[in-house]
Amino acid sequence: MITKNTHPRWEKRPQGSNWGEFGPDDQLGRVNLLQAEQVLKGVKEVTAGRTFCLSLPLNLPGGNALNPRRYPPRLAPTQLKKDHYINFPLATHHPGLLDVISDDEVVLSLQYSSQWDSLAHVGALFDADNDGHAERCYYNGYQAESDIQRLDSPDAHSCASHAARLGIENMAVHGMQGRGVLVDLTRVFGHKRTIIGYTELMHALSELDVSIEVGDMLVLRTGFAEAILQMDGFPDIEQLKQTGAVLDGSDEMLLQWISDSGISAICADNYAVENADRALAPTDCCKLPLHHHCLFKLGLPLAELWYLKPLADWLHANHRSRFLLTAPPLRLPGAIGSPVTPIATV
Ligand code: UVW
Repeated sequence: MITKNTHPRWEKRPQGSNWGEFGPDDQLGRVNLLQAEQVLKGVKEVTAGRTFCLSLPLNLPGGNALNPRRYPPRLAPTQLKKDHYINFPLATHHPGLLDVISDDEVVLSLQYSSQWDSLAHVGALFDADNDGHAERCYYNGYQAESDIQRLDSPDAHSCASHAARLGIENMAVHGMQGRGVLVDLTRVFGHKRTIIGYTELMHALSELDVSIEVGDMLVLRTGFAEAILQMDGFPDIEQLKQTGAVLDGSDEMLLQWISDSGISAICADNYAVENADRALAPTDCCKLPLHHHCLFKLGLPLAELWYLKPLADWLHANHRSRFLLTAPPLRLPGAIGSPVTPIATV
């Protein structure tokens, strides 16, 4: 049962976090900034009536080399007793019927391809109740033990997980619609792997003449998803590691800019948004510092592996960077991530 809190569920919040600022029970973080005004700003950008699908085919990248935990979707027929319902003639059981039924199901790693990360995706060990012991917690102080429930079992078939708070359904119900602003990093840095810190991002914004306002969803094209599409289901991981820009989550000035800019989400066409391949230094406290800053401290969702080339080319040809972005995840209660088929309308 979800109870409403009038007090924060933490005694101490992480430095630089916004916990509590959207209320003690908030589960949306920066997504709260996507209100009517932001939708209207996005709608104002619709002048041509053209739409772009910003999703890769969800069976790409192919294989599990990009993230060994995540596999391509496996489609299968639904089944009743011994019958498999693909091209299934109902006459099998009721002679004379003409109906032929196909009906399927899927086993899907929810963050395999074009996706959203919910705020339940990355938390941290943090002493939120200030008792001298770090606990596993997530945005706004939600605790792993009581709020993100897991039913663990060595048997993979009966092992279940369910995020009782911060699950992806919160974003789905809110709508995930507003103004998207594209920063086409390929036009400034090319398609090779480039690490983007504050200085590089500011340089790109000025070169591309892009300005970003509070509530905007920042959309970054790096060329990574295009490379995946070209590899056609057989990703060359070594080549991908050299492809496309990635944000430098260890750059404090970049993190501060994300805090100060008021953006409501970061959506990228690459894997992880940030440089997930960097070698860890002994002083590093997070493998994914940008995830830590955005998901854990700010409640700012990240999207990955979006396909942005056709939109980017159109915007460039029309001297624009802004568009209406509609990108609801699946309303799948308790899920941590979700595939998404975002639509840009220009
Ligand atoms: C990881 O586990 C690296 O997650 P993400 O897909 O959010 O980068």
